[in-house]
Amino acid sequence: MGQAMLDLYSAYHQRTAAALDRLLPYARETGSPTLASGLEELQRKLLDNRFYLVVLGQFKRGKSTSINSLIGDKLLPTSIVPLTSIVTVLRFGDRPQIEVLFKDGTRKEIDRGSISDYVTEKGNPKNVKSVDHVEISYPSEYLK
Ligand SMILES: Nc1nc2c(ncn2[C@@H]2O[C@H](COP(=O)(O)OP(=O)(O)OP(=O)(O)O)[C@@H](O)[C@H]2O)c(=O)[nH]1
Ligand SMILES: [Mg+2]
Repeated sequence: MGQAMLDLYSAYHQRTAAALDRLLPYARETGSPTLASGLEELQRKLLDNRFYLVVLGQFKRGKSTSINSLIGDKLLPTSIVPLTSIVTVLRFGDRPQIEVLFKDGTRKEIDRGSISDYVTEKGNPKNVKSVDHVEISYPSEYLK
């Protein structure tokens, strides 16, 4: 990111944090648990200081191929048939680690060769494996 983008991000970050600080006591007082917990989650995300980049689009537009190109490794499965059907979250980590998080709250570490068994229509048709999402840590400068 360029410096101007970082400055803009930092300014919005501070303004949003200040707005949440003012809103939270009001949400708690008025007794709306969903609003208060929603705002608390927003605040947690903000304090994490992660920059989320969401890649979405129609089937087969080259999303996975583009992400692989950015991280410099053919990590995500790509194909000519509709492929990725499960949300996949990538973040920086010192070593590659891939975890499947299931809808019942359990998680399982898998190796890179097994990613397609969980995130693709072929390996996991109509999400019969009840996967909520897949989290990948990967030592890429881009993700850092
Ligand atoms: N010619 C050409 N083909 C590309 C390009 N980018 C991706 N492809 C091919 O297009 C096909 C689909 O690419 P994917 O990266 O799997 O697309 P996707 O958007 O992740 O697809 P889904 O996960 O199914 O939604 C693959 O066969 C890629 O090799 C490109 O820039 N040019
Ligand atoms: Mg894909």
